[in-house]
Amino acid sequence: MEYETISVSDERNVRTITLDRPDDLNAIDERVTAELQKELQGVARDRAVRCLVLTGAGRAFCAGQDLKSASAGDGPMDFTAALRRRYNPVVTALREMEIPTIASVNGVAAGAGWSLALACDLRIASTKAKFVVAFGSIGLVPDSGMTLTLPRLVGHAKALEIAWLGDPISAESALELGLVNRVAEPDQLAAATREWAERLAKGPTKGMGLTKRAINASLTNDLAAQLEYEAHMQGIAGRTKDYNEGVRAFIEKRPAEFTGE
Ligand code: LHQ
Repeated sequence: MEYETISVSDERNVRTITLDRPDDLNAIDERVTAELQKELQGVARDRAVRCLVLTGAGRAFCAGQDLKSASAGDGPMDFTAALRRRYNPVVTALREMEIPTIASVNGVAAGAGWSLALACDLRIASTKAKFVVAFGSIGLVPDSGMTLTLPRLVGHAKALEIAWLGDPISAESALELGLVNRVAEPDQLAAATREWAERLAKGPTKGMGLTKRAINASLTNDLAAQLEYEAHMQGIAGRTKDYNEGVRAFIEKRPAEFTGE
């Protein structure tokens, strides 16, 4: 697939999507959201893809909405419509995709760029990464899922502190706060990301996807509903080939070879 603003590569069942507008710090314009939507739909349908990595070209991960593009800044813009049409489908696709997703945060992540990283399941950051909420300083509300994802990771009061005061957060602080899972030196980021991505891509993909579904469902379920949902998910997981392989490998005292089925 030919894209203008993102690039895509595949290696060992890991698809990497690179936001590719480095001169504008990978800011998100109409084309970026359209291309991300298209690509994420393809990923969700492609059984060969068992882990997704999202990263940025050049020195930034993503500076959020392109403030210079025709759709922002000048003239009234219907933000509600823009979010519904452009950003929300991207966030929903990342959150609901039943494979692990990793944001490999190579540099600054600001505004909706940070939201995209938060919409991924795991985050690995370069020591050069910096997280900037950005919305507050231009009078906006954090969007693209950030008001859900951020407080879940750091707690209610810390999320409000971050949103209101807007101080940039370093990779080290992000690790302490639980905003990222792992930090790597800039020249080690790709290798650290690949290590986790390949491990995840060799896992029991269906069971991992069902686990993601169950943990997502816990955002709205009470205990009774969640127990029932787990029972339902386990019923499906127990019928996978990977479950049979996992048990056989345990009994035969050998590493399991999961196929994702
Ligand atoms: C940029 C951008 C940018 C264009 C840097 N656009 N060019 C969605 C839609 C609907 C409703 C509204 O909300 C949203 C979601 C959002 O994301 S709103 C938030 C939008 N993002 C921001 O407000 C962040 C703006 N950028 C910054 O604060 C800084 O640039 C950061 C902290 C990202 C990086 O700072 P520095 O490393 O010091 O770089 P810089 O500021 O010098 O930027 C380098 C270049 O990139 C520069 O261009 P130039 O031609 O002067 O070299 C910037 O203009 C350009 N750039 N962000 N969002």
